[in-house]
Amino acid sequence: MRVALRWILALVAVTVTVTLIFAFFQAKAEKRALRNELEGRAQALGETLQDHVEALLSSPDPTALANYLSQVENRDSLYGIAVYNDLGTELAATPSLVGALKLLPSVVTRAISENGGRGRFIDVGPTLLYLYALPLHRGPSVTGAVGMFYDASYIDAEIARIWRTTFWTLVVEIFFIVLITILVIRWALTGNITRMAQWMRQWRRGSSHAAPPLPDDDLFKPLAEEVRHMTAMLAAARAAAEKEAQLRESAESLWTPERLRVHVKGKLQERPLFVVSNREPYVHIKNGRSVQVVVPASGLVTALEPVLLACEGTWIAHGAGDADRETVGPGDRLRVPPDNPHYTLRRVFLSPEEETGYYYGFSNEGLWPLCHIAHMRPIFRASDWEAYQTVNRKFAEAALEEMEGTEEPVVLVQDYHFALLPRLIKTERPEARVAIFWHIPWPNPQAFGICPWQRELLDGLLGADLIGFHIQAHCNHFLETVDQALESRIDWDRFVVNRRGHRTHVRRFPISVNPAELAPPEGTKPPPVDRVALLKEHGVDAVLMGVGVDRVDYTKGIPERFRAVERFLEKYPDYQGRFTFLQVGAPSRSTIQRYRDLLAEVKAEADRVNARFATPHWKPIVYLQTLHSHAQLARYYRAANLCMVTALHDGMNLVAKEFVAAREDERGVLILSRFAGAAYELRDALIVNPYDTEQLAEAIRAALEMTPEEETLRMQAMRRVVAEHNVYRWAANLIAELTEIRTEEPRPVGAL
Ligand code: GDG
Repeated sequence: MRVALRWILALVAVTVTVTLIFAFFQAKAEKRALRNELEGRAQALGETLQDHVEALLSSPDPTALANYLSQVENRDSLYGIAVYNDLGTELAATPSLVGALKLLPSVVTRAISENGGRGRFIDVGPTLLYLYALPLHRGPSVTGAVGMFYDASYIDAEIARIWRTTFWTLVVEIFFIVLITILVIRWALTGNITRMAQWMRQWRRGSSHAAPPLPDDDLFKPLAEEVRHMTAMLAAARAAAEKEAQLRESAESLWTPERLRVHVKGKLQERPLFVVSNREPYVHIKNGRSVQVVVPASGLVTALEPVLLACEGTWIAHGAGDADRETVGPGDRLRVPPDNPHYTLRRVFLSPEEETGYYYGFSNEGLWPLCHIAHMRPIFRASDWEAYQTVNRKFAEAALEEMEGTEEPVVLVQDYHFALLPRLIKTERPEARVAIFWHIPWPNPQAFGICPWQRELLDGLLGADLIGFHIQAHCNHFLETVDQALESRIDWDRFVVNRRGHRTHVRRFPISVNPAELAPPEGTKPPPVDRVALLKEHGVDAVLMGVGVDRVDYTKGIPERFRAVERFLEKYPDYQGRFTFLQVGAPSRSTIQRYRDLLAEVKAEADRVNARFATPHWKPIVYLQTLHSHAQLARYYRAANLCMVTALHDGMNLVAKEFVAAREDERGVLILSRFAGAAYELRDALIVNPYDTEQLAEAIRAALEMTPEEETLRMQAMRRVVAEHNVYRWAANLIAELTEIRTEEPRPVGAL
């Protein structure tokens, strides 16, 4: 209440001061106006009175003057009238003046001596009088004066009335100030604060999870925002703690972001972590005049962000957004996540030539087709190789700069864009622990050997202490390639390459998804997606649905998939008009001609199959050529009877795992290429050879005709795999291995 009292006192002081100032000036103006009005009245009467009195002074009747004065006094509400001779002696006066004036008022003398009307306010006992005196003449000479006395006490009464009114106004104002202040404070502050405190108490006891009860107005907005953030964090922490407790209770080994955080902290022992990737976790993009922050839909970001949130390191990545340059601070750094900064994002900016040569050229026209056996010839241009080396050096310089002052830094390099980076870093910082994770397949030595710079690439990679692949076959291929291309000693038991005294461990770390991202929020059960209605949104009447989700890439086997749908409908015509395949094809790398050609080819193939079978209300393929949100993808995954992943060669393939993670109804069949890394884990999918159209068509039929019991059994088994081998486990294993491996060769016994 002290706040209320201070607030009231301040308001009262201001109100009283302002009101008194106004009242003072009002009283002053009123007094002046009343006096002027009285003076005017006296002058007007004086002019008529002057002539009559002059005439009556020479009247022989001595009572005539007195009678006249009495009449005038009554008629004009005068207090009194007196007539004086030129010496100031009273000649006649109305009775009210008798004895009232002890002395001759000076104004009468002045009127006589100055021969003009003069007025003055005089106090007569308790009464205030206004006396107006006019000279009397006989011929040119002044013979005396007539004085008119007005009772002017009403002027003081009027002024007193003004002050009285002011006083009562103030009393009323102060009353309302006190009342309103108390009410406002009670409603706006005390009420809200009490509600907030009650809500916090309930929240603390766990009996409420409702939103904070604060209004969203200007006064409470910042507080409400902070409280919202705080409770969201507390809710997440509480949920994580409960989950951990449940896990301990059920002795399961599920990985959560919270568990990953604890694990990474323990492994890194307060050391910061450095991550290098081509893709950045936060992209700034211009949107009209404003700038928008976008989190790219990427499994890599999902996996690595919790690690960086745990250990406050630095993520070095290509600043690819069109507003990225204007949103960095000194040293091209910024703190992220934007609304709750925890780690540093260091952006590396590339010239258009560098980006073309390093990213589109060497990485995506050279290494990508080199590593994927999809029968697409890699293109190796010397200029692209130059750019690849330059950009790798540029990223290495940025990483080294960031690592300055950190002892034994731990570095996680991502993907085929940075094969040279491990060597570049280790040359400068031999004590750093460096791992590189290769997200795409590693082909057999003969296939890799066609790269003119295979030795340089291998040398760069072997700078690392740890190299990760998705599956064992890729590890094997890598070691075989090293064996054939370089002078080294390979320990096949331990999967270690010994070269020039340095050991590089090669391990498999199958990447995965965050199942929670595709599942509905914990504790909620969304209604099943209406498949028929969803297809109707796309202009199709059908009851059965297949789904495919891919970046449009020639490794993903999209035309093969469409041909399989064609063959299926041809072989089993009963399904015509009943089954539709929905393909999401997010355009990718479309500055490269081959990818543009592929976009056209996929579209033409869909049109061809549609033209062959379509009816007015049905078609076999719905091809959506745009990027979709994860929520939209989850809806398609949930609605489908089957999902087709027909990659011709794929490191892992996250779509297969996303489909499984989205199916909390434990239904749906996954048709999965044996050439995708995911096929090694998801054994309960229908494993297919995507080049075998006949087999693919049969797989579609088998999926659509599978009994619900078998569908559920298979999906349950796959869901267990995805839940346990999730993306957090991938990150945890990678970091644990990197921090624990021995980087020097153990000395032989004799050397001890
Ligand atoms: C490489 C390796 C490895 C697709 N369309 C949309 C969209 N996507 C998302 C999917 C999925 C991701 O893109 C694709 O992941 P993949 O694993 O299938 O393939 P790559 O992009 O080739 O990734 C691969 C992966 O690295 C991880 O190591 O598995 O083998 O080639 O998450 O959902 N996402 C959004 N809209 C779309 O329209 N938001």
